[in-house]
Amino acid sequence: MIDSQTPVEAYIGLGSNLDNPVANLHSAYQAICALNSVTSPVLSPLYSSKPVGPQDQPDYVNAVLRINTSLSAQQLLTELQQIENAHGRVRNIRWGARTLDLDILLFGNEVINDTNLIVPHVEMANRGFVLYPLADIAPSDLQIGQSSLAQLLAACPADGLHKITE
Ligand code: A4P
Ligand code: MG
Repeated sequence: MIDSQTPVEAYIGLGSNLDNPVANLHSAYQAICALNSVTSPVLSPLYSSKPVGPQDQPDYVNAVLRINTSLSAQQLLTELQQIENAHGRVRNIRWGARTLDLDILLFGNEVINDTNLIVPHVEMANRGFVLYPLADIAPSDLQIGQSSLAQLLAACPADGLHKITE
């Protein structure tokens, strides 16, 4: 899909804890880079993280990707869901194990409250597995709602989080 909008800087959270998570994240990264209307991708290091939510599931691998895109937020969500599905994503238990989860964290400065899309992502401010990789590729004064990334990081322990790639 190509349209004429001015490109927006967007941040995407990547997570996986089934079926070779590192390979799933690299494959998702390549699929996003291959989309029309996506340019200038920058992937954070990959982190292993303890599960948030149900504990009877494997540890996660998480990363954050920055892109420029002339897709709308809704178009980007559709593309990301197709990539999730192509990676065997099955939706069942809330916060349960998954082969691939792709969340739109930020979409420029847009605040979106659609039934199927909330941006900034509702949980991102509380999640070390989002904030620490984000800090590897974003300025510390990046605004997330009413707070800066630096303020959110200061309040968020890095418990159970380990960098596994540079
Ligand atoms: N949706 C609304 N806003 C967004 C957005 N900003 N980006 C809607 C993407 N999707 C968004 O998502 C459910 C619906 O959210 C979608 O249909 C979309 O229209 P889902 O991925 O199908 O379901 P889910 O996984 O149950 O929900 P969600 O919100 O993706 O879960 P979370 O909050 O991402 O939690 N622990 C660690 N350590 N690492 C993780 O990555 N992930 C989760 C999943 C739990 N624990 C984790 C991790
Ligand atoms: Mg999701």
